[in-house]
Amino acid sequence: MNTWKLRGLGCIVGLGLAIGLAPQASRADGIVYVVSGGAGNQTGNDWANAKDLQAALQSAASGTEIWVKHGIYRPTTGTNRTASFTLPNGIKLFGGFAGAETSRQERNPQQHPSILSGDLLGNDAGAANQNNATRGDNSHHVVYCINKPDSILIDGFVIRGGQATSQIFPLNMGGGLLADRCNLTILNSALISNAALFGGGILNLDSTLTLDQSIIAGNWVLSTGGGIENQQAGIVNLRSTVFVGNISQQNTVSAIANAGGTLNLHNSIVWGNNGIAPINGSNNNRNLTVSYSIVQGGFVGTGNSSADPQFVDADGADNVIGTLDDNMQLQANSAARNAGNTSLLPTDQTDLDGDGNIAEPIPFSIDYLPRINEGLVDMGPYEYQGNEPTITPTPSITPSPTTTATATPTQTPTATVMTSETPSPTATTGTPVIPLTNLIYLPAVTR
Ligand SMILES: [Ca+2]
Ligand SMILES: [Ca+2]
Ligand SMILES: [Ca+2]
Ligand SMILES: [Ca+2]
Repeated sequence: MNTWKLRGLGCIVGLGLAIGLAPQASRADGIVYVVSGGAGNQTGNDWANAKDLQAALQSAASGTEIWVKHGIYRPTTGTNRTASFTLPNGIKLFGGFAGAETSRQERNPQQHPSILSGDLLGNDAGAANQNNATRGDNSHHVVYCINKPDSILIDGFVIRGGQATSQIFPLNMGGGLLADRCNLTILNSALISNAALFGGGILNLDSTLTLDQSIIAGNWVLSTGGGIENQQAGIVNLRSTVFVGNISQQNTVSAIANAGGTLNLHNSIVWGNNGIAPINGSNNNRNLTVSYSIVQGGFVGTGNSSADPQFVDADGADNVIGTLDDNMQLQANSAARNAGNTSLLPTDQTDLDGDGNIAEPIPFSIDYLPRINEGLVDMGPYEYQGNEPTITPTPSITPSPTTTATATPTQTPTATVMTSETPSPTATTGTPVIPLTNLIYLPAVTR
């Protein structure tokens, strides 16, 4: 596909570059506090005197930790669509605060979402796509990172409403995030309802990107990579993440496109995306590794499955994928339950449990519940918290004396279900065979 390489067009447009602004001293704890629009004297030294987010980013030295209260943050109060949240070198950005916390462990991003929104006029309605008139005012990229070698962290945010549908490079790629020569980690976040000609949610260009325990849903792309596209020498590691309801308008690669570089996907779920293939890579998927993941239609690799992950309600009460009411938690009979690989969990680099140990496996899921239940980790960002036995569907054949058709409470759920379930042709619970072409997007929900 000749659309893989776009970089040569050059003409990198400077977006909101923080030039000439010397880093400002903040109080001894080194934390900069942020609320929408700022508060008090806007020094950023505490919640009562918080900065606005753009002001905090434009003055942050490498190593700065920024705490962001819940609320909606837009790159500009004006109408300049090239405005983005441009990331400075080496910062750590934490969202999900109610606005009174004194420790990071007190926050909960799902209860108190910090939303980075490209919707400058606040009028977005309906699904993301190129022709949605309510998106015509939106920023091209919500978050933009260019040429920042020091490690940057984004933890606990919703990123939505990017509209990189211009014909001009790079305003045609990376609606939620454009990462160009950066080193970026995103944790416990959601990139939802963004649009672009290439890389609807994320375009990773010559960057090292780690995306852990996150949600990539309802993003739209004209061509390839509705959820994420990796280009050039980019290195992408995706773990415990869901890709749901991402759309390729041209019906090609809807969720994950590895156009260059290296991409790894582990302990994740790719479901309900359209197109010829939800995942694809250049050179016959060379440098594309998928393991312990559910991929609709199947994908080669250790521990992979094509069985329905059985989300609780993937598109939520509003029946629109990519909004805040989406629920990608797992039902009891989800094939993702206990089917992940614990050794592939991220480390607790932000010390979510506050025990001082950042080398241990991450202790909590995206909703701050125990990451491992029943002794085995689940695929995706959520962990099923119940403990009832998984019911093996009863075959329509009469069990032979050497087989048992129903689950016993003492069995190990995952291994037994994954290996013993062999539905007969007449079984009603088998995974439907899904053609790889002309998939019509149907969220995997039970209403
Ligand atoms: Ca809008
Ligand atoms: Ca929804
Ligand atoms: Ca820890
Ligand atoms: Ca589990």
